[in-house]
Amino acid sequence: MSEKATVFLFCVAVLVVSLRLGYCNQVYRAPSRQDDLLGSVEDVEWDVQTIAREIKTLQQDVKIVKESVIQNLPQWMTSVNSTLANFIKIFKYIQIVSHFDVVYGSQEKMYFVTKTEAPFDIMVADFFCAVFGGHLAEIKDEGEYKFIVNFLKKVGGDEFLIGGNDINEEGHWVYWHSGKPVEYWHWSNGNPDNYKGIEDCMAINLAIGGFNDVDCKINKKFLCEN
Ligand SMILES: [Ca+2]
Ligand SMILES: [Ca+2]
Repeated sequence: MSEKATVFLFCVAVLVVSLRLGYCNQVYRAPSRQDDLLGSVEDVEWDVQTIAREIKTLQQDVKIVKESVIQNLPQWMTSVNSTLANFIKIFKYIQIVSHFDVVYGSQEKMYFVTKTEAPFDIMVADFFCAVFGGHLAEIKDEGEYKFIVNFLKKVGGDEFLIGGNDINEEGHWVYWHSGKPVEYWHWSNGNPDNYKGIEDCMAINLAIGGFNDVDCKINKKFLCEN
């Protein structure tokens, strides 16, 4: 082989090796700054997708809470308004009824009757009795009835409301506080007559001598016991 041919072959070999090295360098190149940035972008994309899923879950929770509030709000408002109305009634009673006439019965039992006549509301009146540790009176027997009548005669007045009522069922008399049926009766002549169809509360009437069914909305004193 001539010297020129040898040099030519050597140059071709160098060129081939150079080209091969360039190819390998392209395939197995070390991680570049561009690769790092691509990795960071993928991480951020994953985080964004996770946050998007959590936001969707939160939106569903908010929707459930919102529907619950809308569904229950009228009931809550009715309850709040009812409670508020009752407290207003009680405060009116407190303004009207400043104090009671009181007597002690047997076994440290106390009866107390309002000094002032006030618009009667059986629920509010019973609550008012409860504020002072009692409830609307419930008369169990003849002895208790006579004791109370004697007390009321000293207090003065004609008619005093107690806890008996037939509000829920006409003619079915029960006591408001205990819910027990009235078992001792002392109706006055001609009563109960449910006059005008609106007499559902029970009073002791001293003038006609006995129980009288009366309108639950009349202005009268009421009798509590503890
Ligand atoms: Ca009645
Ligand atoms: Ca009557």
